Order: sequence, then structure tokens, then C-alpha cells
Amino acid sequence: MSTDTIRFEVDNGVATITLNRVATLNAFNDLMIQETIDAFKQAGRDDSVRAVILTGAGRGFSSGQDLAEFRDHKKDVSVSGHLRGGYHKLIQQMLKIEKPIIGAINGVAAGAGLGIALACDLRIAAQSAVFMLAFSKIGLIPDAGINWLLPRMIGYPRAYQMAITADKVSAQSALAWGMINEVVADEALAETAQSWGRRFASGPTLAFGLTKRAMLRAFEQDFETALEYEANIQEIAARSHDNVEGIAAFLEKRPPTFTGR
Ligand code: T3D
Repeated sequence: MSTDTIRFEVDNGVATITLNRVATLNAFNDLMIQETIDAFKQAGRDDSVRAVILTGAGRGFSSGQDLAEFRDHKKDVSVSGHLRGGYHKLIQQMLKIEKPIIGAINGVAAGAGLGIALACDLRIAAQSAVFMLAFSKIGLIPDAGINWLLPRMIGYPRAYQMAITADKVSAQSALAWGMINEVVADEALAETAQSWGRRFASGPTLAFGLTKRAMLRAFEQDFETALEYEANIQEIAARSHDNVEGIAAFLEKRPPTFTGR
């Protein structure tokens, strides 16, 4: 796996992917999209990894599509083809990984950078982070899954307002609107994210992953279908080591030792 534009580290069952094109506030060029996809694939394949953190190096999380590369691309690649071959594959990879993904939003998340932040399962933001749908400033519509994800999190009026004003939304407002899970002091972000990661990495990973599958699928299902689907998924969870261990630990009044299986 090449890591020219990202860093990839695994420690204590937690994989940390750091977007690392600091001079552009971690704008996504094609190489960074591909390397981030590969990093998520690696994190998904490695059984020792039981939680993933996505963050940015420097003062930005990600400023979205690299606009210099976008201008050059437009001559020979269709935008829709670029989205399908790049961001869509990255987001699909993130949704497919049945392990919790924590976005540690260290600075500005703009354009497709916000889309990738929203595709994380949980988000912790530094106090100084801002969220911005930059697209309308350059005559584009939101993409990278934002039209689907954002109105579900914060409601249509706020999502549409963010889209057509392209105003920056503070971390505190993002928290109040339900876009993120927690705001912490800037200097506490990395350790808070690692501590969440370690906590999830010692949990019942199979159940965490199946929960992600059931909840994401339920967005698309009617209630009856969702009930049926969760019953089938629970059947899988109920056959796991961690279910047996969890019940035994409860009855024996001791902490469980989950293996993730
Ligand atoms: O084909 C497809 O797939 C289409 C998909 C499109 C998806 C999209 O993401 S479209 C939206 C793209 N993103 C933007 O429009 C945001 C552009 N950036 C900004 O508006 C601002 O940089 C920020 C609000 C994010 C941050 O502002 P500020 O003042 O903190 O920083 P800055 O000075 O503007 O940026 C710092 C440097 O990063 C600067 O370079 P310099 O002058 O120091 O050499 C700036 O040019 C560079 N930079 C920031 N964003 C991008 C970028 N370079 C390339 N692409 C960027 N997106």
C-alpha cells in the first residue's frame, strides 16, 4: 500500500488514517483518494484492527477536491466519471467496513472533505474545526454523498442553507444540529479519538459491524422489512463468541473479554 499522501498506523487494535497534503489543507487529488481507499481496505481486512480513525494533518481535515487537479482533469475526464471512480468507491468502502470509523475533525472540512467526514460513523471535532459546503462558491452542487447523508443528520432546511450559503458552521453549531458527536479542546482531539478507538477496539466488533449494517440498511427499508432484517442479523450476532462471553460475564459478575468474533 503506498502512502505518499496519507499516513497509516495501527496501534492497540486501532488503525489511524491521516490525510497528509498539508499545503492544500488536505485537498483530495486522485492519489489521495486511491491511497485512502487502500488504507480502508487494509483496515477492513486486518482482523487485529477493530476500530478506525480518520483525521487530517496540519490545520485542516480536508478542503475537498483539489481544485487545481479538477481544472486540469475537466479537459479529459467527465466529472460524473471522476465521482464514480473516486469518491463513490471511497465512501462505499467506508460504509462496507464493519468496524466503527471515527472522524477526528481537526480543522476545516469543506466540499467533498465534508462528505468523507459524514461517511465516518462518528465524528469528534476540535473546538476550532469548521464545516462548510463550499460547492456553491464554485458553481457546483454538493456531492460525495452529502445530499443523502446531511439532510438525514441535520434536516433539509439546515442542509439546504449550508449548501446555498456556503457559510462556515462552527463545531458547536454542528454539535447542536446533530452533525457530530462531540466537541473537544483542540489539544485534546487526538487523544480523545484514540481513547474512543481503544474503547471500541475492545468491544464486540462483530456486533458493532452488524449494527452498522442494520442501521444503514434501515434507511432504505420500510418498518416491516427492517424488523425482519434485524431479526436475521441478530441471529448472526447471537451465534458469536462475544454473545456467549457477554452473557457469561454478566452472570458471573465480571467484565467481559470480547475478541470481536
Ligand atoms: O470531479 C469531481 O470529483 C468533482 C468533485 C468536487 C468535490 C468538491 O470538493 S468541490 C469543492 C472543493 N473545495 C473548495 O471549493 C474549497 C476551497 N478552499 C477554500 O475555500 C478555503 O481554502 C478554505 C475555506 C477551505 C480554507 O480557507 P483558509 O483561508 O483557511 O485557507 P486558504 O489560504 O484558502 O488555503 C490554504 C492553502 O490551501 C492555499 O494554498 P497557498 O495559497 O497557501 O499556496 C489554498 O490555495 C490551498 N487550498 C485550499 N483548498 C484547496 C486548496 N488547493 C487546492 N484545492 C483545494 N480545494
